Amino acid sequence: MKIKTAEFITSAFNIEQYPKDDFPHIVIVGRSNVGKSTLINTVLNKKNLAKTSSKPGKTRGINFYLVNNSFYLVDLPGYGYAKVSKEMKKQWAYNIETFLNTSKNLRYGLFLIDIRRTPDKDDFLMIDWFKQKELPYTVILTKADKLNKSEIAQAVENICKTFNIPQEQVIVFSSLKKMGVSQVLTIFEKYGGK
Ligand SMILES: Nc1nc2c(ncn2[C@@H]2O[C@H](COP(=O)(O)OP(=O)(O)OP(=O)(O)O)[C@@H](O)[C@H]2O)c(=O)[nH]1
Ligand SMILES: [Mg+2]
Repeated sequence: MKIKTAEFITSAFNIEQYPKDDFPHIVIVGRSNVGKSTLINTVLNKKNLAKTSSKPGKTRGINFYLVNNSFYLVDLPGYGYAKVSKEMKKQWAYNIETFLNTSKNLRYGLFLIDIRRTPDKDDFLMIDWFKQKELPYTVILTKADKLNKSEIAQAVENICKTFNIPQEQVIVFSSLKKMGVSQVLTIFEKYGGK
């Protein structure tokens, strides 16, 4: 898919604030700081569309980006960020779950994991959710520029074993090196409406 237009529509903190039209939703999930907002900017080729930060916890609301006037890319707040209060964590989890459980237009999930990390309990909760809802998804291993070729191959093998998924369901991604961009665009093509 060629990106013609990409615009920030809204940041939602409750259901009433979600867009009310029927465009499909492709959601981006993953731990805080894994590179969700950066991936959006890279794939849509817009430098500062999604706000990024070296400090975890940057994205708080659920951000909707309308792409090519045909689908929403939905940037969820990252989970697993330790340095926030219990109350805040609850609120975060609630916001994420509410979206995932109420969006009628959810078509696809991009599930991001830092290529250098082993998945933890929250990641497993996330993947179990995808499986249980039978939502098609791809695991995207981010920050691949941090590893060499053989380390990347090993990481892909490990993640496939850990989640019991085939290699075709994994994309090796780097915003820095623009790796994996065309594969993500292929997903948009297939699940992004028109
Ligand atoms: N080396 C490298 N760094 C990256 C890459 N993608 C993101 N980063 C860095 O990782 C940090 C976090 O990126 P964000 O895109 O803000 O992460 P996020 O997942 O949106 O974080 P939250 O909004 O807190 O959930 C930033 O310092 C980015 O520059 C990548 O492909 N390679
Ligand atoms: Mg973010």
